Amino acid sequence: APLTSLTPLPRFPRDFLWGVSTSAQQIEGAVDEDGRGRSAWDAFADGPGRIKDGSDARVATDHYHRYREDVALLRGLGVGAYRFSVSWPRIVPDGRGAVNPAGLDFYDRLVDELLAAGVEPVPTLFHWDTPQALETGDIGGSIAGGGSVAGRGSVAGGGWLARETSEHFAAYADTVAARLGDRVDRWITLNEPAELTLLGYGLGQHAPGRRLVFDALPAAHHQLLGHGLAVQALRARGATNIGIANSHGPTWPASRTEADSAAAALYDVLLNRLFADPLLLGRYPDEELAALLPGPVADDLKIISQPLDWYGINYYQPTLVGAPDPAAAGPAEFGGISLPPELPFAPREIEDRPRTDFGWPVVPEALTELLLSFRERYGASLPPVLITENGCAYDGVEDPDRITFLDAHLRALHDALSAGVDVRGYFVWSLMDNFEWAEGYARRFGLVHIDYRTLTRTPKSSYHWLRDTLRDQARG
Ligand code: GBH
Repeated sequence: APLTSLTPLPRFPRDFLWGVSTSAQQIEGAVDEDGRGRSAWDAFADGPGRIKDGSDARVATDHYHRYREDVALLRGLGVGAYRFSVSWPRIVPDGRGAVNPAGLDFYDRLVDELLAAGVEPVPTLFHWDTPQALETGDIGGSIAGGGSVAGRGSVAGGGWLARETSEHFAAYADTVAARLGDRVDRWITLNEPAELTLLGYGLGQHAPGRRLVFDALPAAHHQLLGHGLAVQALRARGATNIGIANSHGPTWPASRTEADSAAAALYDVLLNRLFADPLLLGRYPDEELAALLPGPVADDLKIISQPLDWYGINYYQPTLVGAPDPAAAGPAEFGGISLPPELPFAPREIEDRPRTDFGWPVVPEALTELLLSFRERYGASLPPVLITENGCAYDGVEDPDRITFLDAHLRALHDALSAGVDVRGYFVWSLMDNFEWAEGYARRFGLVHIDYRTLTRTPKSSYHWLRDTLRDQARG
């Protein structure tokens, strides 16, 4: 019923970029093939109890072998662009040093296949699959067990806690640009450093499974530095169309009390401003937090804040945040993650909203709010924006709820355009169902359904809806 009652979407600009997104660890599989090194997610998934359905990403959607079929699906969908990620351990198996030519060959074939299909390749250089060889620290406490919280500044460990990882990342970026730069125009350095810092190093829900709480902050700084060094490497190879994909959402205070407002403001700093301010304004949003960061931070900020050609935003939902409730019984928990007691804020459930199968509230107008607040906060320092991810988890090949979700978010996006925010494109997460990190295969974000037994791809109703929508838009 909702299908036929939808009024046509408002018209987007002629040159608006329509795309879909995926990431290497979530779709490729073939983790031991053609010289690929191990990733932090391979190691993490091996541990007991870390992935909800007990799965791992060894096969995933087998995209590594089926990429031709997947590119045909992209062509059928009619998108202008495909955002995928390059697997760092496929290119540099140990994270540093020797390059694996067979890894580069795969992306070479993929890029050629995309270009032949008339789809622009938009690689992300890093989407959370750190080479495990760089994670020299222990892989940390289990989710249940928690982990030790080392004293400030005394955190040992590798991965993004180590400054050298930024340099290794830039060297890898250079290697990829040298091979693909003749055919790739648009580059994305990192995906969501905020989530990797929070979930991977802060709360231990994601690889590498460390639960360092605020001692995870160096991982944020080193990712930002790695971004800046990679931008330099890409520019040296002639790149003129570089962005980053950051996770952002409005933070709503649970009430107007001072305590709730302060808690929400801190959450906003950690999720949004800690990443956007250094990139766009060349400074950290909070002196106290900046003081916890290692290295010559002032010099690093010059590298981090080099001008970007565009700014990517992954939007899923707003967060309602209040002060922790001292009277609460038992440890705080949110979205299935047990929260360390020392956190000075507490996310709350947003009531009275439809929810996706993941339990996330559906709040399309918060996308408009987010874009307006970015324009307000960053003004002329905000380059053109691309929505590099937006999507939802629903089961089924018939997925009217996904259509309703995407339709509502596109209207909200159009409202931001009408209000003058310079948004140039929109990418749906995701082309196909895939390995949803700690949730395993239980959450399905795809426009294309994957049967994980046969690996058969079946376009869902949302795929057909998006195809028709893009045709309508092109007719304009
Ligand atoms: C993205 O992260 C990732 O880039 C992508 O790889 C992933 O598959 C996709 O999203 C879907 O998860 O419990 O209501 O507060 C998204 C980051 C962080 C967004 C957690 C939603 C919490 C929802 N997400 N956030 S809620």
